Amino acid sequence: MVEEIKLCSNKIKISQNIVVLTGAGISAESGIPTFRGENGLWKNYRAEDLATPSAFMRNPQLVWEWYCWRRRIIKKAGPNAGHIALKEMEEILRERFFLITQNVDGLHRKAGNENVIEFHGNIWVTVCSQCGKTRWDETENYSEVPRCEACGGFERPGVVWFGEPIPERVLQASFEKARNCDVFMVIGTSGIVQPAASLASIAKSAGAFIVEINIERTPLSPLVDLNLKGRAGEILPAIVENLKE
Ligand code: BJW
Ligand code: ZN
Repeated sequence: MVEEIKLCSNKIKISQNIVVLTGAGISAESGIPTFRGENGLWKNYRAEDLATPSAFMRNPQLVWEWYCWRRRIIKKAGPNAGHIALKEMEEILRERFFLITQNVDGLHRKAGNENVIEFHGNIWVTVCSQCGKTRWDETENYSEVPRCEACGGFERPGVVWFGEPIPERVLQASFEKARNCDVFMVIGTSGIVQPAASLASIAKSAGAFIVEINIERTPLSPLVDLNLKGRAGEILPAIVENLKE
């Protein structure tokens, strides 16, 4: 493992552009439940009941309850060693480093990363389902579905649900980054949700060296050049240590 981590660090050292894609696994060590797998959020809740536009239309109250519950967990959580290592990586590599996260918890920005795309939105943003007006919102309990100040429409969490498109600018910027990097790291994601997962294949087709950090194998594992099996909060700090040498 030490040798593999060295290899990864060396690839990063000589790279011109590195892109990192993170998923729920990187926040697991902050105490935020992942979606799938052991203790995954969807063992108790069915995705199709909660993370879809039709679920919201059917029962906005229930969907808000779920998001408020998650807001409370996220509010209490802070960045862990994995987040902090990625912040240090950005400090070292500056504009050669770019982060795309599927997480809505905002922990990468909290850790200090600036070159970040929040691919699936942010849980602290609330958006009007009618007129699209957005606002920053730290409410952790709604007894009623919140209404838009401007038009009175129902407000919803500012995240991307199943069946919804990724905002065009976000998608294009992410594809562009993936096409133009020479190292692509995929960290703590099950790699099954599209189009996020396809970013790894895009980078691979463009010739990038692909690294995966995960405690398990995923559908992306066969395409990666280097598998680092283990916790992001342990492996990432070790990679960054080598970068400092
Ligand atoms: C650790 C660890 C540690 C644990 N260290 N690792 C092709 C085929 C079939 C379906 C589709 C398709 N293309 C598109 C679709 C539909 C759908 C989709 O992908 N479905 C799949 C399930 C098959 N995709 C969509 O609907 C997307 N939109 C779309 O395609 O639009 C098209 C369109 C165009 C034009 C008009 C209209 C439509 C949108 C997808 C949105 C996903 N949204 C969610 C919810 C976000 C808000 C919220 O948080 O509530 O995003 S779903 C959920 O999954 C969330 C996550 O970001 C996303 C990915 O999950 P992630 O991060 O990978 O987490 P887990 O839990 O799955 O995995 C954790 C991993 O960590 C595991 O591997 C662990 O082993 C690992 N781990 N501890 C390292 N310490
Ligand atoms: Zn409105």
